[in-house]
Amino acid sequence: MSETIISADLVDKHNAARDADLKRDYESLGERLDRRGIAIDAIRDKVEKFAVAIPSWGVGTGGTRFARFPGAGEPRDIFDKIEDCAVIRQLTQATPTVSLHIPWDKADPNRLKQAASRFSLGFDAINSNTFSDARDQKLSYKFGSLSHADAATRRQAVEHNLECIEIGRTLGSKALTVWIGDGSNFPGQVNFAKAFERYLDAMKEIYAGLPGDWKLFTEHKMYEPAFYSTVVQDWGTNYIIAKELGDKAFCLVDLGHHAPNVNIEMIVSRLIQFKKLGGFHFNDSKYGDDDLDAGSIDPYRLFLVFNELVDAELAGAEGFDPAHMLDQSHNVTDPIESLMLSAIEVQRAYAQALLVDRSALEGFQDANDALMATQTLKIAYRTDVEPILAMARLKTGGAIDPVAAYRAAGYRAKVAAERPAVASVGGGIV
Ligand SMILES: [Mn+2]
Repeated sequence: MSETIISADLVDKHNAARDADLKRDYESLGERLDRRGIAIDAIRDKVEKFAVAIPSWGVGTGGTRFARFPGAGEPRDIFDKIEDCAVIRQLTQATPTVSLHIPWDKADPNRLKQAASRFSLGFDAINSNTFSDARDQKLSYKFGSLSHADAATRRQAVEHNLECIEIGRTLGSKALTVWIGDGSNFPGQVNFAKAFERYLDAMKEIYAGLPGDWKLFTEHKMYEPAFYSTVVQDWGTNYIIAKELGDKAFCLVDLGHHAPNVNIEMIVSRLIQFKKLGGFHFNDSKYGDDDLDAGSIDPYRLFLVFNELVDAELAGAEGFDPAHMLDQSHNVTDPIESLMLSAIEVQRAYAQALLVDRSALEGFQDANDALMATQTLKIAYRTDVEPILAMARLKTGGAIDPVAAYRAAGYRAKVAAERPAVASVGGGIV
């Protein structure tokens, strides 16, 4: 039996005050879905099984390059972060794993494992960091890491990634995510081809250190911290990397790492088709890599991404098993509240995509009926699936309204008293 941080009694009382209304809403939606030939319980079953990982760095308050305004009761170390993740998991029942970031979360792996297992939390992909300098690091990454012109600096970055794999092995992780900040700020600063060649050579050494049942995720990013060019700038380069490295290498899609207006759902489809979709970093953006809460700006785009994912899931696409993770920066909200709502937004997009009438859609596509094809998607998207999501939470021990339960529990005030403010808990922008 795993421990709970918020009292189970409080959650029970919270749910008892809401479950009669929820049952009515669920039955009413069930009746309407039935008319469309959809069994609501089957959708709820799938939602219950859907999981998204919490990034350890997400529970700290984020910031921008201008300033960071610390929040009350921020986690002081990885053990506090694990407790915050346990709260998110308890109330949403959607986030069974935590994704660690090394060196920010470096600690005795056995202690980490113990701390997580208290709350039945597991560990998702492990993230290496060669985009900033760790304390006491010998060589600086100011001018790059895996693609650095200096062989010793590249070696140090490779060794760091191999160490991350070792830590992850002890923790039970099954994937390494590599994102680098390498690139250039001025035309002419870097030779594109030579830098990419050095990167590929370094990645081949990391790939060789992967256990047989692991995956390697590479994450592209168009700009920032390098503002003129980045070494892994887009999904095309990322696809080349995954092809060059081998069968265990996959592309990771961070929703914020694309040029404005790029058709991300189409990239997702291409990567699925060629068996190189590794997973996601979910977030939302308005202008660039804003790292806003998932679904907060363009929930329709999130739905369209899931439309592709569900299409592949229902078609039984070979080797299709993408990892889901949030990757956001919470500058003005309580990170726990943002992460709970973001996990629910991702679930919502999944549930809506499950409602698409796929045989009707195929018929409209074959008949070149653009209007009805797009309406078929809109009908699914417009369906308010909240009763399905809330019922899934209720059935698995979560809260019908996680934010209301969290606020009623007074968790933030409690940890604010226990955790004195610290200067830094690692970056908030990744
Ligand atoms: Mn990311």
